[in-house]
Amino acid sequence: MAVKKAAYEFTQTELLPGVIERDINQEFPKQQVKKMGELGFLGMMVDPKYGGGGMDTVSYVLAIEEISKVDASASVIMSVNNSLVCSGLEKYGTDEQKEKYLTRLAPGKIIGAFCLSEPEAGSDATSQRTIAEDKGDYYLLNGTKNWITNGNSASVYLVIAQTDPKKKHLGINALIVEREMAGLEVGKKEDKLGIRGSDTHSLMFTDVKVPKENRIGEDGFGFKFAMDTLNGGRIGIASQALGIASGAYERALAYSKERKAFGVEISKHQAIQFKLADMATEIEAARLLCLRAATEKDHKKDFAKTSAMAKLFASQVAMDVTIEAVQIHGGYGYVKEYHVERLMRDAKITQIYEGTSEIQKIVISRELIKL
Ligand code: COS
Repeated sequence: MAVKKAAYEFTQTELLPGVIERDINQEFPKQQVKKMGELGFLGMMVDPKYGGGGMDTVSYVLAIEEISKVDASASVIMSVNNSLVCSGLEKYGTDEQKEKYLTRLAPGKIIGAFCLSEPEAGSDATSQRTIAEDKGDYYLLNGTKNWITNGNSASVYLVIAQTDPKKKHLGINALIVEREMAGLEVGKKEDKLGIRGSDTHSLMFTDVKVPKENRIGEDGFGFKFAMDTLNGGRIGIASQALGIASGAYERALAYSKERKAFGVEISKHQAIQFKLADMATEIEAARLLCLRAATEKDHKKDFAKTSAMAKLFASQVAMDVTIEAVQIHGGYGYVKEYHVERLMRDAKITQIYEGTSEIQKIVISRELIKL
């Protein structure tokens, strides 16, 4: 498929060179992100009238898998911009909001961030401490957000905040906050185990005046906005996990055909063959779940359960497969130049962000009981 080929070529020419150094130095892939925008990878599913690629979610899965095989830091930047920021704005934004923000976000002229997590509210997303006080023409925003992907590189932030605590989740709003708005401060950069090329920051809002026209949807729609948008985001992260797994598997397979032990290539030993068989089978199952969730979304079906299943399963596969890939590489697997140790570190976050594996089980089981 053309999109898969384009993504593959991009990884080989732009992402692979320097990926180890960017990981070591926690360096944001600025030039590579610019190029991703030019190639149409940052707003793949957005209507071309807003500068997007007009592609379906299946194409998006294929592209994210390919990019994640090589650089999971680049793919999380891509996933957040595509499926949390652009998709959320395109589905629920006003014409004015789309014109003002989406037309720059979709072609990657700027990138965006999605701000839900707080120091004391990650999984328990209704307990928002960030306050958006209704002041008539504007909201006065005060609070702190944590672990924000693209935290320092975004120009636009979609911020979830509580306006009326009495109404609980129905009192929450989603606001478009611009980087230049007075009172927004980017906090410390997190020193992370994996996806070290992506910039993860806390954000502090002190009396930020956000105009009413920057609210997404009706008053009180913010929690529903976040939940619905995250359903789509989870397809992106599931595909990222799939790519991390398949990248590690491909390296392990190639290595096993070169490395000799006891007089033969290690791929001739059943101990390695069985590992490869398990890895390939798990990856294929994860891929099918990702594509199933994407197809349901493309066909406008309810995909909340399947996207949660895809993320739950693919992120576990990413952990299993990357650990085995390191094992197959032996001592070489434990050093940076063979890439698999980085993929193993990158894999872990896929079980945590955009809803932990435990949250995915809540989402899945609620959907099952509802049926
Ligand atoms: N899709 C669409 N709507 C959803 C939804 C989903 N996946 N999950 C919940 N909702 C809706 C519910 O239907 C309910 O709507 P009504 O007001 O019409 O009843 C509303 O949201 C509130 O849901 P609920 O009562 O189930 O809220 P809970 O406090 O029990 O929390 C969970 C629900 C745990 C599912 C939610 O808080 C969640 O998803 N948390 C994880 C958030 C997350 O991913 N954090 C990571 C940060 S982004 S890196």
